[in-house]
Amino acid sequence: QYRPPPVSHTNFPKGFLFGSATASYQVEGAWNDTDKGESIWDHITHNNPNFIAEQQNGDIADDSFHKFKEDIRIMKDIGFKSYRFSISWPRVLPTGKVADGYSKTGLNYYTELIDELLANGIEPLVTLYHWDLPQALQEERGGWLNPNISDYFADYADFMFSKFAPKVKYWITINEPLSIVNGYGDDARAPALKELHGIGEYVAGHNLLLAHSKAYKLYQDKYSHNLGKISMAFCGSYCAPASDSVEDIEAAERCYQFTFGWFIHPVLKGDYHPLLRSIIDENSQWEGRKTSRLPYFSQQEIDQLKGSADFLGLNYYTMLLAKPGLAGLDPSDQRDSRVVTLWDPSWKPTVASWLRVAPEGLRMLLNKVKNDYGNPEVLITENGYPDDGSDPLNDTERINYYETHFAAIRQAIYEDGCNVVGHTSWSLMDNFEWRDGYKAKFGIFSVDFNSPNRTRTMKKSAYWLKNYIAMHDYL
Ligand code: PNW
Repeated sequence: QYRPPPVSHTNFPKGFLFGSATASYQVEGAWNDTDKGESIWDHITHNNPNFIAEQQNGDIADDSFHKFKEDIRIMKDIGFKSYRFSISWPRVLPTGKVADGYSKTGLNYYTELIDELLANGIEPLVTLYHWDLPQALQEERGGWLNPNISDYFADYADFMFSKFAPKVKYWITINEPLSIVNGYGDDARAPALKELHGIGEYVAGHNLLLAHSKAYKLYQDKYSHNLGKISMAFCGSYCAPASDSVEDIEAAERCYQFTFGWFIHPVLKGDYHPLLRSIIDENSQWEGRKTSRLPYFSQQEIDQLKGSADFLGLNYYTMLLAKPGLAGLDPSDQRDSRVVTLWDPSWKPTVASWLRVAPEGLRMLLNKVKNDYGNPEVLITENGYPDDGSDPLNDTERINYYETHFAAIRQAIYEDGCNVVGHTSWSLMDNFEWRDGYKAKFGIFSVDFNSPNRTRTMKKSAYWLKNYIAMHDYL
């Protein structure tokens, strides 16, 4: 049974990078400012409004495009040492391609944002892709399904490195490949190509991995004298076995390999984990296909992928219990995994159906990556709690969430020897929560979406974090 350490202790390693996180489409707004290109999220929210709760969209969102200086003021006031944000690809490259020219206003926005962060002593953690693909690239042979897309992404990454490598020390190429592929075999995200299930998610995932490895190599070849570190941000719900039985223990391992492992394993080891390879190959054969639904890497691609991360970015929200069984569309990654999941009744539900409060899973995940991959450096790139904002500033459940998750991280560091260097809370402020629109709120600042000013107000959790970080700085 999990017992958190005394909550009064805020001991983290010196220099621990406390911060907060957002993403371009979720906070920026200014969706058509000057020459910005359309993204797949602009496109789907405008053309299929029912895709989003209450027919909402990110046209204005938190208006961070105009209010970034205020955002930096409030994060500085909390005491955050870092800010994780993402660059909107179509804001900088309207068609997605460097050859077609870049937007001066778009580039200028990120230059000012980064300079303002540095001037305030806040480390920029820059994500190059947090789901807002240029619509033009989606229309050209299916976005992440296009065999050319990894080169377009590498060109884009090269362009951004050429502008910001001297200023940015932490880069995330791609946020949550596992979530992105949900748009290419399911309708959980744009472009919502559910009909491709069983194939589309693996092809998109394959191209995401190639895109990442090309960007990584480019940095090593041309920009490594800047001493920056690069990773992806990986995600999943951490899976523990539903019982001590061998079957359940094996199911939990499959669950891990079909979520976090799908992408972490190739990035560190060069190729898909043998479990994925053998299961998907066998299923494909059994279905009478000539080729596996999971594409193969060439030897050259394997060599390039292997070791293409200087640290691991991990997004952790929740956990699941796993046992053998069939779920999901037939075929699909979930079905291939032969795992069904359940919740421990002691985990408190939240307004998000997929998220229950289970801090012990974070400690287990940190131990899993420590043991499986030789204790890599880990940055927790997302972690947070949603509510419905009915008592907007009095968010004691969010405080409890951070308190228990910080405790789990400290146990992982001090009792288990895990190498965790930072944590960015999702999110600095309430924002456009994808298909849930503005209904699910993750911010430590509330935002008044009825006011043209999009007024930001500190919640109780922001006060709590401010004290927590101040105490840590003092110790
Ligand atoms: C993240 N899971 O997605 C995204 O990176 C954010 O943009 C988003 O706002 C945030 O979570 C809150 O939803 C996730 O199943 C999707 O474990 C799914 C999972 C985790 C994170």
